[in-house]
Amino acid sequence: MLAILAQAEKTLFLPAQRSTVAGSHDGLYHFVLWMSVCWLVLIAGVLVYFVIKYRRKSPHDMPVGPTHSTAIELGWTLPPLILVMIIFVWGFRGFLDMNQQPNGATQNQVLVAASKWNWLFTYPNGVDDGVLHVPVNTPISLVMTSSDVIHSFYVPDFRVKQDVVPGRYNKLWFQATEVGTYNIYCTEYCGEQHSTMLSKVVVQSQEDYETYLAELEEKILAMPPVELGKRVYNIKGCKQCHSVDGAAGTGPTWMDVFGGERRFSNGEPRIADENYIRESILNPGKELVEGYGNNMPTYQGNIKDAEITGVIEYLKTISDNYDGPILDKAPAVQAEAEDATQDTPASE
Ligand code: HEC
Ligand SMILES: [Cu+2]
Repeated sequence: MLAILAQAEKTLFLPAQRSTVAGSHDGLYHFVLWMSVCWLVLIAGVLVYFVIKYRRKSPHDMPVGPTHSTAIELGWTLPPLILVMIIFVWGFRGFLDMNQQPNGATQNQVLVAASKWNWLFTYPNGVDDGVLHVPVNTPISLVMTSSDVIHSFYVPDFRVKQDVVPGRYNKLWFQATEVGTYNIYCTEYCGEQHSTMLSKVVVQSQEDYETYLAELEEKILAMPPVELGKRVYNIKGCKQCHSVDGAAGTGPTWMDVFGGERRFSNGEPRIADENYIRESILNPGKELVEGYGNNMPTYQGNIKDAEITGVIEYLKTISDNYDGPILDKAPAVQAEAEDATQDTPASE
């Protein structure tokens, strides 16, 4: 309790300061805040005082007094000018600090892919995950892009925020100062489920971070296709739009899709087979499922062939329209087979 109060007093109910730039950021914030409070009190005070002192006491009162005073003019011009210059220099230096990646940041580069309504992080060893893990006290460089609309990456505890724009790469760097788990928000309104576009950044010791990366890589390689498909569903945003229990969402439910007949608002009906699922993922706008808009981002470049196969196998497990064999047996053999296809570029 005391700790919370002490923290609250220090940051005036801002979130805790957990990056190297947070301190100077809050310093400037407090300077502007308290300066504004002082001016408000001063100006409002003088206003009230004058209203009383110079009020009209009789109907014959006419305003008299000086019409010009150089001293007063200078008085209300120079001090504000100086204050604004202080804010500019302070803010500009902070801006430069936040923009200039320090030496070494690029060695810890994480690729960030934003899409409706999901964050995906790809690490130097090539594995990806839905939460961001970073080592503590190490400059981290994020290279971010979007596959649909403009999103914005924001970690309040770090005081860093940067737009993520389709068709270009935006960069952001930060250095976390304490081990812990912090919230990531999207702060650019990006559609219906914008407010659920959340993730976490997990700050760990260097050893824990390396263990996490190594274990994740191993785990993914050993996953049978169905498990890999479920993983894709959970970390690549599919679950934001597709249910697996029959409920309608932004997109059609995945239940009973595989093997069933699909009807489209822009094409002939067809049976949902492997190739149809693959096309739906890489080129979603080509055939629009009846009753649904063109709202699915393409996953071209953000999904591996093995993962597409995984989704297909997962869909088979949740479809009553499919009664063939399901490829969830013999994980080791499967993993090897998937591996071989990994490097083949998507043919769509
Ligand atoms: C922002 C919402 C959204 C996200 C995220 C999304 N989809 Fe979709 N998806 C849709 C919509 C809308 C449709 C129907 C229109 C169409 O066919 O493009 C659809 C259709 C599909 C279909 C065809 C389904 C059918 O009923 O015939 C498949 C398969 C599919 N998505 C797979 C995926 C996969 C795999 C992911 C995650 C990697 C994903 N989707 C993420 C919105 C989404
Ligand atoms: Cu967003």
